[in-house]
Amino acid sequence: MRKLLAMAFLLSTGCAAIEDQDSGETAGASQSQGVTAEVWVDNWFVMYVNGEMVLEDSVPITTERSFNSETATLSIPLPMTVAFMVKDFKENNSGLEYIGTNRQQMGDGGMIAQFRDTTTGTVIAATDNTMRCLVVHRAPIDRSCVNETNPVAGQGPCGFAETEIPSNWTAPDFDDSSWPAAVEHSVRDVSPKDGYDAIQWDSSAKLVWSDDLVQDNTLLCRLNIPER
Ligand SMILES: [Ca+2]
Ligand SMILES: [Ca+2]
Repeated sequence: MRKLLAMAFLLSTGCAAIEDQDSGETAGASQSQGVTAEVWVDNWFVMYVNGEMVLEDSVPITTERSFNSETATLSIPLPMTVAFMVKDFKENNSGLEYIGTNRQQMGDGGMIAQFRDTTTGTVIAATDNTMRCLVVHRAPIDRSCVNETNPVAGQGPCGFAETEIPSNWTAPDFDDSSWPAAVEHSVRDVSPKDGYDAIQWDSSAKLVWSDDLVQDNTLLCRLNIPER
């Protein structure tokens, strides 16, 4: 029997919807679940559900101080697998920003997300240390790079480490058991900026990243939202 795959979502701008339906089979009402996703990432993210891209940060990472939150309503049967690629801004592979200015720095990341039952508003899943995150870009390799007057990506302390992005990493059946657990960070350590306060975060939603908010720049993270 062909399986119905229906995915419709509405971005916060209310202008996009995707439908992928390949049979006339009707999904039971109990299978459908309106889920509202609220996401804040320093600086940029793209989010996949069950392997399909559903939401991309609307502010390009190249925008200075690209701090904003995104809200999207998804209509997808549970359980679902959510996968994020999150990026802290870096000017180049040195990992630095404001290169050559008196503000030359490494920059830091951080993310938080929660998923609500759209009907009741109840938070049904959120970022915390039960999710898994793989670091795929780390730079600079040594923090002393930030003190270089002419930091060159890939040289000396300004080296970088890239990990190949596994194929199929957004799929529900991808085996992430070897990935490290996400690490929870305090509001004080992340110092979340614009957009963070626009959302009322549930106490179960934690700011997460790898263990290194500064040198780890690009992460792949996965979390599962169970059946209700
Ligand atoms: Ca940043
Ligand atoms: Ca960084």
